[in-house]
Amino acid sequence: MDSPLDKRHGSLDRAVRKRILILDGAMGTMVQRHRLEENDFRGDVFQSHPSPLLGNTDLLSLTRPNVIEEIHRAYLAAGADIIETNTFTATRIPMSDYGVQDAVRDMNLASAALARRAADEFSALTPDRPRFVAGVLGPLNRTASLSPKVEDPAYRDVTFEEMVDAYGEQAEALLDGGVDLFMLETIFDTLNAKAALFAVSGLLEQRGETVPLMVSGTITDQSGRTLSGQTPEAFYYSIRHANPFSVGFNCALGPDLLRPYVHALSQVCESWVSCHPNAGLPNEFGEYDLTPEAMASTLREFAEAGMLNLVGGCCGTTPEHIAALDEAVDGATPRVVPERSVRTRLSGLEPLEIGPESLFVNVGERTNVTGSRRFSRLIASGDYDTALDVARHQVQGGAQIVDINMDEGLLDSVAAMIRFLNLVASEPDIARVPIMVDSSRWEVIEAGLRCVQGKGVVNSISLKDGEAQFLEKARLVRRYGAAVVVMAFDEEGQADSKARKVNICRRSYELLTEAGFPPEDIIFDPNIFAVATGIEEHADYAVAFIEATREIKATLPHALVSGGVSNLSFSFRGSPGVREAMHSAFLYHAGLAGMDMGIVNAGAMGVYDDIPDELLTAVEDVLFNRTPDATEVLTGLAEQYAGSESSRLKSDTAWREGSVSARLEHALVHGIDDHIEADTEEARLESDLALEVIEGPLMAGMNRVGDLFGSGKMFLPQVVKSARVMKRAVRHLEPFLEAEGQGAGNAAGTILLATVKGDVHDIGKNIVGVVLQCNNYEVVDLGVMVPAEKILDRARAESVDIIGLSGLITPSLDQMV
Ligand code: THG
Repeated sequence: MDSPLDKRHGSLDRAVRKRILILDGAMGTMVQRHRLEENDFRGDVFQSHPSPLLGNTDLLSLTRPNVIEEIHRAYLAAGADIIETNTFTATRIPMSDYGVQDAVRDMNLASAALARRAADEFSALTPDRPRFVAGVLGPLNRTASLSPKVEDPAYRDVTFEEMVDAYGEQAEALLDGGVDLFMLETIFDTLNAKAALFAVSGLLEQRGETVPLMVSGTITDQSGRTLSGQTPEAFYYSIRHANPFSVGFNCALGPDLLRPYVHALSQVCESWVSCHPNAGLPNEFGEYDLTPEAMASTLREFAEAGMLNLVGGCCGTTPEHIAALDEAVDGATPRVVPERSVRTRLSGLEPLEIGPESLFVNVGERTNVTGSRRFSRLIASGDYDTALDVARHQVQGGAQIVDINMDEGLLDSVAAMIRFLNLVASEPDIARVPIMVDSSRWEVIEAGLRCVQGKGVVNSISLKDGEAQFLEKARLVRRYGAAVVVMAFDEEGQADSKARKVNICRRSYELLTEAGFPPEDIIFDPNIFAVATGIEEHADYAVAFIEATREIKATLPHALVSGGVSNLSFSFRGSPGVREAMHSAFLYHAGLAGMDMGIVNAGAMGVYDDIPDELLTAVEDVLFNRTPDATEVLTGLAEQYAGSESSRLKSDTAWREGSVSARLEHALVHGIDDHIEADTEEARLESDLALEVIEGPLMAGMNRVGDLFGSGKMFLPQVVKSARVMKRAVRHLEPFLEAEGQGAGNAAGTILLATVKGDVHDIGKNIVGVVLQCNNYEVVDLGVMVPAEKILDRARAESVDIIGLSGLITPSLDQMV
């Protein structure tokens, strides 16, 4: 009955409950000690490979297997409970940059087998301490949430589907090769991670297996955010659907700087928590200074603080570090998983928790081509910049989630959804909140889910096409890691009476929860329909919704209730005053009945107590169908209140009062480009030369951005946004610079960028390139796998001012030196 794999999962589970488990340390640091050369990497298999392979450490599992196996043994001898396969970059995407993509399956099979053999050997020696093999899924050398192109923030150089294929291939080979668990590590972009999780869930479903999964992110600057901008909690909520064995952080700037993030995670995480940091950062000689003793004593403190269940090392760590760690945490009490109440937990760049004690959650409705003529025109004409402002204004106006709908006959809805969501991902002040992907077409929803790194909401699914389709979609929603709006529709059509609404929601709830869907991720929409339409049958629609809500909240635990509030008042188009009053009164009563959230015109919501008595009475007569002539009375009032639109959208304009340099600085720091041309022009007119505007207020603004980033008060997507605003200012000045003889040849400086020989990782380099170019630097980008001589030749030929080099930390160190 129990396979050997099941037995090992059982003993892993017992072990992690008893003590803090020890992970191994770096592979790269140990490989470096062997001073391998091109020929070692080639072995027999790749003798005649046309391009260099030096530095492609994962190939060594095929070409110098003894080196890798010895390293595994050294870590096992040092006390590692779990060793990691030599497969950090063994996926099709990075490997195709070396031209060895067809070896990916063999690399993973071989790596898994080597680790398996070493682990089994040690398990036999220490039967009381069984050893385990984690199949490593690395982060890839592309990032799904950021654009590498200066001019096009919607561009992506990898798609979700490509990542799913690549990770699926790797995970399958690792399993076939005999790993006990998976470790998805060094996650800098949660969308990459979600693709890996999607691939793994698909694979395991297909094989009918369960395999524990460790998930480990990385935080590489002082902002306390991932590279793609998420806080630790938001990161956790985005991957929680995978039911990970553990969640943690690794790599980064060393253990002490990781502490606050591991702490934040350990407070919220319902899985085990892991941490395997670098031995600090390498010095200028390519050596790591953090000693085994120093690292062990810092991590011992983590353990004593109750933050750890698994601990190990990343770049720069050695068997000596692991032995010191093993000794340091020996006897320490493992972290206890906190008891957390069941809540709906969503995320954008930041977390959003919705539960009984939270206030009503506003979902912004305006980014909807069928719900806003203006938004529709902007999308149809391709003015996505202004369309983004619509989203931004919703968030500024109080939307805690943004609903996005591109369902329009004449539109390529899939393309529009992808483009808009990719752009939203480049706008930290919008991407901060979770996304609700709204479409009646499943392919549009799926396209949207492939673009959001946070935990968003699918809007919507229902029983209208029967149970099979409903459950199939729900299963996919879960694999993509979203919550879901379930409409009160069934095979018979939409529910309008209280009884039908409640019955369909209950049936949906039972089907979903029996299939393992978490109840807190179900958001019921019992249909808000227009009232006061003059049609008798519509008169009870509002009461039916409110009463259905009360019953759903009382009988279907943890599920939420939402609705499209503006639908209610369609009869009063043209009377915004009456519409607002209807929405406010409706939300007041539905809120008392338990409605948790609603799709609303955020920022244009009235306050119940501010509704004039006469209007309120007429509105409530309509909502509760209290008097036979309620509609007539309200219609009569509508004329009176026709013009009184009280747009409550406040936007913060105080900053516009400041001096021009203060305004420029504000625009740069906050990434606001609304007035950048006008302000730049004003500054130019005040200066003798256009160049002085760049060297003066613009540089001052960007220096402030630099200081804020350096001190952790801004995070990377915000910096990139600022850089794009800078770019617009500089572009405005360009014609004047030409005229002053300060044109093209007069960049702020020339900077050469390259990823060093032996490496194909260029994400950081590309981001730096975008920021520099936006700041008027000339960037000479030599690409990846660039030999030192070529870097030096070009540096001399172009008389560059600065050389910037990129690469994975450890394998690139020799080249860096
Ligand atoms: N339930 C769920 N999703 C939904 C709805 C729902 N999504 C779409 C819709 N209904 C909610 N969104 C809107 C958005 C706008 C309006 C109504 C609902 C609206 N718009 C103005 C109008 O039509 O008069 C347009 C004004 C303008 O063009 O600016 O009222 O029920 N799950």
